[in-house]
Amino acid sequence: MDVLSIGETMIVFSPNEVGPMRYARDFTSHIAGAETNTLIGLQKLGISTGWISQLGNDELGQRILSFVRGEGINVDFVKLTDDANTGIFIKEKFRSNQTRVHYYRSGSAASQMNENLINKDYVSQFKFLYLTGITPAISSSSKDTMLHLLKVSKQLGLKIIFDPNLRLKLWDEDEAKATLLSIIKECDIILPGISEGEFLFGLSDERKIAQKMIDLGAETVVVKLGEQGAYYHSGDQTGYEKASQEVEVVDPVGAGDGFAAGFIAGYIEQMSIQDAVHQGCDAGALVTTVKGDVEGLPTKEELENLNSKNKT
Ligand code: CKP
Ligand code: MG
Repeated sequence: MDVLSIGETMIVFSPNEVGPMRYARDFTSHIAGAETNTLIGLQKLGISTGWISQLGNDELGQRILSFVRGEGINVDFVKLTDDANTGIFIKEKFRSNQTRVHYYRSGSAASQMNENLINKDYVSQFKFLYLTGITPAISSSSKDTMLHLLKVSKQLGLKIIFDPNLRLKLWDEDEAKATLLSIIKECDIILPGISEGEFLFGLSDERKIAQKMIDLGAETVVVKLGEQGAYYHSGDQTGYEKASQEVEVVDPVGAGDGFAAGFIAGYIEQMSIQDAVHQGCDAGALVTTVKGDVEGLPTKEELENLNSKNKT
């Protein structure tokens, strides 16, 4: 198998209408979590993946498990527990151009993950470990579990890919900074955004952020620039890439995870770094055109069509 990840996936409820949520009556539910968003995107692009997590043994947990399994992700090490509930969050479209996220996940099943979930034989079946900064933010046991998995994966020779995914609603600034920096030093490929470079290093220039992470030991850094695309620095190659076309944004959440899926799939298929970053930009852009964090993730065919159209 190719890519393993660990993290929390939740049910997200979104009011059907735009406006402050206190007036909302009808909600739609979807499934979301940064790590499975990326794994689902990878599966759609033909990359095999596995997910380690813990869900509540409740109706929402069962729904997530079936959904993630249905997308083709291996769930052999996803545990259902009777001791805690599945986490949820709400995505409020406060104004037509302003989305706010509200978490109801403290004490959730995933936040009670522990090291017993990490099985060396299972981990050894993968080539890459994909981590985000959300998993260590949700609780100290989840952080310890992720750090243990990181250690085991490095011992087994997996390549480590990291999206810092800073979520200051979930942990305090000092702990976030110290933890994210210590993880970054262990990673081969890092996919930050500008705001994370600002938070971690006080740098807002993508070239300086990438250089800083290369100096800390990364092989490849791709800094996401939203609508502007992304900047990459890999070995002696640097440059900018953009999505093939401008899109109409319906729901911005999940763009970073879509980017990660497109980029990682290209990297695994040994595309040039430039083409892999371009594929990441296309996947990230397409995610935003559909309501929900994973529903807009493209298939390989869709990305190929987009590119051939772009070249003619
Ligand atoms: O950085 P992104 O907008 O790509 O991440 C979105 C995900 O895991 C979303 O699905 C949500 O569940 C979360 O990030 C989170 O915990 O904030
Ligand atoms: Mg992100």
